[in-house]
Formats: sequence, C-alpha cells, structure tokens
Amino acid sequence: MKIESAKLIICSPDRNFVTLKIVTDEGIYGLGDATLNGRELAVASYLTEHVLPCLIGRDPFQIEDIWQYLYRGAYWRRGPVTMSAIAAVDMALWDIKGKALNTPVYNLLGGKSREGVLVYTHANGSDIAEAVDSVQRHAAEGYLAVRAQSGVPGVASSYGVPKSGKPYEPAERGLPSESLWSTEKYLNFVPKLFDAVRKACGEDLHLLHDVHHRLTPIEAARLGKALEPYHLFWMEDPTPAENQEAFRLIREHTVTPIATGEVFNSFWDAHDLIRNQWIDYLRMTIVHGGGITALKKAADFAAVYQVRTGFHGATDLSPVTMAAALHFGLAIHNFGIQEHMPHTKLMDEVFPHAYSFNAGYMYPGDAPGLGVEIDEALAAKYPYQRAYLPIARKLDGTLTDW
Ligand code: EZ4
Ligand code: CO
Repeated sequence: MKIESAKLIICSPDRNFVTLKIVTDEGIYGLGDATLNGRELAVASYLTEHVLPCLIGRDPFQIEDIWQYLYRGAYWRRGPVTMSAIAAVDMALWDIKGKALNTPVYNLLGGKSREGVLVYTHANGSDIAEAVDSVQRHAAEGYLAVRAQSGVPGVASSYGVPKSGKPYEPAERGLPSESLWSTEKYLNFVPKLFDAVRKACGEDLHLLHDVHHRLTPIEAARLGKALEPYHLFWMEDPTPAENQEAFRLIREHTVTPIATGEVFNSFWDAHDLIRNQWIDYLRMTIVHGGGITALKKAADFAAVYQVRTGFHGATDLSPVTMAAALHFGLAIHNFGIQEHMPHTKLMDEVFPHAYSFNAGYMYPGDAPGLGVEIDEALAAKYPYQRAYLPIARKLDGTLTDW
C-alpha cells in the first residue's frame, strides 16, 4: 500500500478545526487532527508546504519510520506547530492501519486494559451556588468525575466561566479578549468553593480543579494544602511548567495530586516532572504532543514512575483527537482519566463518530481504525474564522498567564 494523496480540511463548525486526510492507492484513507487553538493556519501551512509533499508514495504502515523522518528529518525539532503537524500524520496512519487490518486502533496498541475510559467533564458557575448546581447536574448525567470552576468575587471574568450561561468554550472569534485576575482573591475563595461542593455532593464524586498556570509555586503549595480536606482527584497546571523544577516546591508541601502538561509538545517537557515524581498525571495530548507514537513512549516512561495519563480533552481538540485518546486510554495500563468537554451538535454532525458516553465512562467503539468520519460537504459550509484564546491581566494591568 502507498500514500497517494493528502489534503487538509479546514472548517469552523462553531469553532475552528484543521483535519488531515491521507488517502492510499487502495482507497483506504485516514484522518488526523492538526488543530492548534488560535494558531490553526500555522500548522496548516507547515503541513501543506513542508510535510505533505514528503508523504506521497510512502508505505503508510511504516508509522515509526515516518514519525522519525518528520521529527529528526526536519533538523529543527519540537514546538507546538511542528509537533501538531507530526501528530496529524501519525493519527491518520494509525487510522489507516486499523482500517487495513479491520481492527480498532486499541487492538494495535496492545488491546483492552479496561472496559471503559473514565472521563471528567466541566462544571462552572458565576458564583458558588451556580457552580454547586452545575456539579450536581453533571453528576446526575452520570459523570463520576467533575471539574469545578467558579467566578471569583471581585474579579470581573474568570478562566473556565462562560459569559452568558453557555458551555465554556476556550476561543473567541475576533481579536483576543482580555480578562482580569487577582491571585489574592482567588486563593482566599477556592477552598470555600470546594467546601460547598463537597458538602452538597458527598465524598464519592471525583472533583478536579484547573488553576490554569496562574500561581507561583509557593502560592500553589498554599492552595494544594488548603484543598486537602476536599481530597481532589487533581489540581491542574498549578504553575507554569517551563521550569519543571518549580513543581518540587509544590510537591514538598502538599499531598493534593498534581496534573500538568496540556501545553507540552514533547516528552522532554515532562521528563524531569516524571522521573522526580513531581506530578501524578500527564496531560500532554495526542494532537499537540506528536501523535499516538510519541505519547505511547511518554506514557510507558511515566508508568515506571507510577505517573498516569489524564489527557487534555477540551472542545479545541477535534473528535479525531478524542477518538485517538479513547483508543489510547482503553489500551495502556497506566491510564488515569480523560477530559471530556462534549462537542456541540454541529461539531458531532461534521465528525460522525463511533465513540460514546455511558454512566461516567467513554467507549471508542469497535469500528476499524479510529472510528471517526468527516462530512466534507457539511464542513465546507463553515469556513475558517480567525479566533483567539483570551489574554489575562492583573488588576493593575500587568499581563499574566491566562
Ligand atoms: O485552556 O483548551 O483543561 N482545559 C483547559 C482548556 C484550555 C484550552 C486551550 O485551547 O485548560 O480550557
Ligand atoms: Co487545563
């Protein structure tokens, strides 16, 4: 079998997605997600101008060799644009191999290690009462794990809280919007939020919280300690992770489990965090981390240190990445949890898929390959629209981590 052609489908059904379609001379095709929220066309250009011409005529079964060709062969390594482009190719090749062998991708990764993939979803509210209500509603839908975010009194707009009662969507069309931030108000407030959520929801529901890189290590240590009575499943991205050693300080002060890595694009972003056991869950994703091939190596390394996976799964990761993550999560031994922010109805129509949710777990389905299609005619009705993630400033105007 040979790769005959490859093209990109760039569409915006409620939000932007960049999808790679690789077609073989036997008529089998594979899909890969290449979406990098807010920088979509950079990945599209990297693929179209520099990667796709190199794929034509290659054997799509040689996934490892093609991965090395695109990674080592480029000479310039890493970075979110490069690694998202490689990931798209990698996903499409696994999809092709599964279809060619008539088996779901999880079987190519070792087979099922479990029956279903535990997922968590997002609850949020403009204040504690609304946030508690939202957690309870998601628990009633069957979720066993819920991430809770709330507006902070005195802070005009907070991460993870939508403006108008809509589900939270991490991108807005037009130029970046600005939100405000106060660490002091946030640190005093979050323990009250989780005190209320625990009282209302009991001890069994898994609760998670995303700090979104906004604290210094010592502030994050204080938060982790303050949240210990509420036994969170994890505290996410407590501090920026460019300096991996920053996590040592947090770790020395609290037993609240730590998850990080949704912005990582390389195993090397996580190497020290894992080998020093400074984190408990790795959030690097299949789309931004170089594909299934790269994440399998990272997950196997993490397993040695009892670090588990907890992959990013917001709506800016397309149904193709969601499917890849579910096959992956079903197969690997050190799976922890998978984020699940449901896509809109329109997104699901553009990407019909075999995966499903039932009673707190997701299932990739038994379709060969990844089990996701793209309705190209429908996608064409929703052309790309420039969109950005917001930026955040402190109350005095200083630009800070969003
Ligand atoms: O900010 O997906 O845990 N989830 C998150 C998301 C990310 C967006 C970035 O594109 O942190 O809301
Ligand atoms: Co996050």
